[in-house]
Amino acid sequence: MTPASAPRSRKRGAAGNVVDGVVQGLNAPPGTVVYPAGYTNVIGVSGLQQDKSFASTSPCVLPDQTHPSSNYGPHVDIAAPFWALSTVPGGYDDEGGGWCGTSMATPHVSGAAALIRSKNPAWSNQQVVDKLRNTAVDLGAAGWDDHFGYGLVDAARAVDALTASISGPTVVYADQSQTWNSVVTGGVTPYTYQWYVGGNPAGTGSSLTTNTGWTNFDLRLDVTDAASITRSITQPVTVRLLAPTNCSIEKIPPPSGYLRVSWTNSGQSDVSTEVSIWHNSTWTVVSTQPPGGSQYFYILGGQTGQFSARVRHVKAGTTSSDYCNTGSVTV
Ligand SMILES: [Ca+2]
Repeated sequence: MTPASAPRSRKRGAAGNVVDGVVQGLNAPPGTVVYPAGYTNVIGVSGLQQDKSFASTSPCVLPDQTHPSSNYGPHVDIAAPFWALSTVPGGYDDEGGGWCGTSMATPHVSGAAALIRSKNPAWSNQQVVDKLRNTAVDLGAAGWDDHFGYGLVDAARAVDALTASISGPTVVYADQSQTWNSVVTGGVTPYTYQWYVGGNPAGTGSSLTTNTGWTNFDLRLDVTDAASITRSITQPVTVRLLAPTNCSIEKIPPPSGYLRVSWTNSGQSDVSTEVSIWHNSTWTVVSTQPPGGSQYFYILGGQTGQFSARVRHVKAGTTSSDYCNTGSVTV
């Protein structure tokens, strides 16, 4: 039989008729079209490692000490996990580390095809195949390629299941107004939303605008669709202080013998300012100025050489700001 050629537009695989795209490291050199995966009415499945890279190797070890790998070629339509871990205590068939192969990858696609068929019982086999392809997550070279086919099978997208995520920053500044948005697909509209900040109800809109407060918190979004399916997402948010600005260091000429370190406060309320001096290649915290302070006089006490300074805002119970670094002066 003449090998099929890409793109695989003629594929018509019936649901449940997905088979291996690989002869497991035996007989078929990489890139060789293998059958039945190469037939036009069969969906060819290649294998992926856990990091979604192509399974050119795998964690499993064959009796000859080689590692099983996935084949590739124009017969590949879609990709799926290559390494299956057993849920049987101690592992199945003494294979405690699981099994590797497209025998493990293919059932993921068979299952997704069955879900599509279940949701759309009147669909033709071509419609099922098209849905698998169109909802696969593209990997490798853009579009179809001979390693990943149309990409990683995505059963949730294939059946338009409810998905939800949060769009917005994971690191914010303290005591600021900040907005996060929900990103919701699939399921049955309309959706309802419930946001939580640090476990406390905080809003019921599709987006949340709130004050960031002063401490790290967990932002949680529960989305429920009209079929009472709920997705819950929790995103940790780190809260940082705004840094002081316009910091500088200058010599106060003798006989005073001081360095004056000055800065502009961030405007956040009740933040102290930690001042450090760099001298002899060492940073030393020399003072923490109370809220509202904007300068500090460092007593030289006869020291000479090069000095510079850095200042940052600090507040009990929250993360310090970035440093504002001054230039340097030589005494
Ligand atoms: Ca691709």
